[in-house]
Amino acid sequence: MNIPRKKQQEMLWTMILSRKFSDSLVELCRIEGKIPGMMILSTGQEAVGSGVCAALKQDDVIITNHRSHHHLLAKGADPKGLMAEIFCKKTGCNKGKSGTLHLTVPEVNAPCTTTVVGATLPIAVGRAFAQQYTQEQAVTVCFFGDGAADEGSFHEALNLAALWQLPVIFVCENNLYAGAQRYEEHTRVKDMAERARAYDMPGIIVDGNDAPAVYQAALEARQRALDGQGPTLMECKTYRCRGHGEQDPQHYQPRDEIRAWQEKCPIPRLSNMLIASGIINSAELQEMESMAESIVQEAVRFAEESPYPEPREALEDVYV
Ligand SMILES: Cc1ncc(C[n+]2csc(CCOP(=O)(O)OP(=O)(O)O)c2C)c(N)n1
Repeated sequence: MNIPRKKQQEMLWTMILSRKFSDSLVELCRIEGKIPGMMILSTGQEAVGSGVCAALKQDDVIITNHRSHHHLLAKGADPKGLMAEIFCKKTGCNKGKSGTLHLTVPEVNAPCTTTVVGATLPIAVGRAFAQQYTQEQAVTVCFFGDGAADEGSFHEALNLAALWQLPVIFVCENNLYAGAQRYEEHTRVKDMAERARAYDMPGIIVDGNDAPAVYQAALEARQRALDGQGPTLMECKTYRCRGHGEQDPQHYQPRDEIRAWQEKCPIPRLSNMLIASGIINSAELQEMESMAESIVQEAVRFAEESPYPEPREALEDVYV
């Protein structure tokens, strides 16, 4: 794989930033109890967001789900706006109306985050239809979990996207669990990517903890989409290292399974590779880590100091 050095550094950077962002949220909601609502994190899955988004251009669109933080940060969302939104503050990217679960960032072409499992798929198909109709040179990426791939909307969306050869990349983030249900308990299909054959589109299995491999697969899928060759289903095999949400004690995830996947963590995996190939050195790695740490701390300070919205603002920006 001949990936530009800058791209490799970019992927490492967005993974480190996402991890620091998640780690600070663990402290804030679990230990300090400062954040309202459910906290759903992507710890261990960062290579999917970073690899896919590194293959995209600004005009490309992402439609994401409840586990969205790493996708949004990798697409370039401002950590301050995200953090303030997670605190439900007026300065948040959605003026405090979304909280952590429906974060949307139109400036980076992330116009819709939905926690309705499976709903990202038909929405992405609609957005990709608009891209095709208006001849935009851009694609839509749809992120969803393995659980979502068992919803009816998955099949309808893939069928229509293939029929109309839409510029959409379906990214199934197979983290082995859907809530407390293990993969084998909700489907007999060994690989979700197999399902692509039923709709006559490429189905690709990628090591979802290998950011460069994810990048390469997304780059190729993007090119196919722009060349008018339609959609691709990418199944990124990864692992949810924390519970479904921070309230979840993970009793159903075997400890040795968690440990084994922690050893395959995508961040040291890429940083070791970049150091071995001379693309970065250990001082630069440390610098990236401390820069990410201070960006996240600054975001937390900004969020904590920001005001809550006024009650009358609840009905502003409501269209229907
Ligand atoms: C239509 C619908 N059904 C159920 C839920 C409750 N729910 C929220 S997340 C989740 C599990 C989703 O699993 P998966 O799609 O694999 O994504 P992951 O959480 O693993 O990232 C469920 C069942 C929901 N939000 N929407």
